[in-house]
Amino acid sequence: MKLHNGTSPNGMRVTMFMQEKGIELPLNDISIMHGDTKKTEFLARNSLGQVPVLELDDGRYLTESIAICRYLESKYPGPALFGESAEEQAFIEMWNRRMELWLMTTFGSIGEHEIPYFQYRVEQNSAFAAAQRKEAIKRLTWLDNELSDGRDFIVDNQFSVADITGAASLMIAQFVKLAIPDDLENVQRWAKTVMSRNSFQASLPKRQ
Ligand SMILES: N[C@@H](CCC(=O)N[C@@H](CS)C(=O)NCC(=O)O)C(=O)O
Repeated sequence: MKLHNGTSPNGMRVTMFMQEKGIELPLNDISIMHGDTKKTEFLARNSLGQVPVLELDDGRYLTESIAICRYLESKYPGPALFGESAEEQAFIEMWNRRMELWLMTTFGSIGEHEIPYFQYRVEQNSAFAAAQRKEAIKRLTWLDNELSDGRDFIVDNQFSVADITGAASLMIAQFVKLAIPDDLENVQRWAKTVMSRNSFQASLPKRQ
């Protein structure tokens, strides 16, 4: 197997997942900022021109960060980051989707609509970006309420892929300078726990 990956929130999800499991794979370092994802050679691996991409031993290319993480979980089961029992798996799935669809997408759209570099991706709309900033605070407030039972992680007291998706959302928040309000103490507590993990620190961008 070989990982084609670059500095980015979705790339970080796979890097952090691998770090948590102690998986090491040969890496083809892709620079989004230098346009590597739009080169013909890369588009042959992923026609959407996005990282991460996992090259399998049979020569096929697996894309989508969560599909890659699931594949790696099957190959390297411990520690189980998608859960073990039916209930664990179901709640981790539920929360991973919430973290992706409810937080990561909103935070990401702030960057897409505010940062001039992303003009090639979307027709930028500053009013939409401003609305998404307000929405992001509402969604963090919702998460704060959810975490008010004092649990350490997104699903009970078990670190899971839902925390990894949350961590990638925090990385975007830092990138777009979206501060977590001080009074959201439960989100602050969770963010501190997740950001202090070695896997988070080791997956932070080394260059832009
Ligand atoms: N749904 C995909 C999204 C992948 C994605 O959006 N990748 C971004 C980085 S976070 C990318 O490679 N963008 C390249 C570009 O825009 O040129 C996944 O989860 O892997």
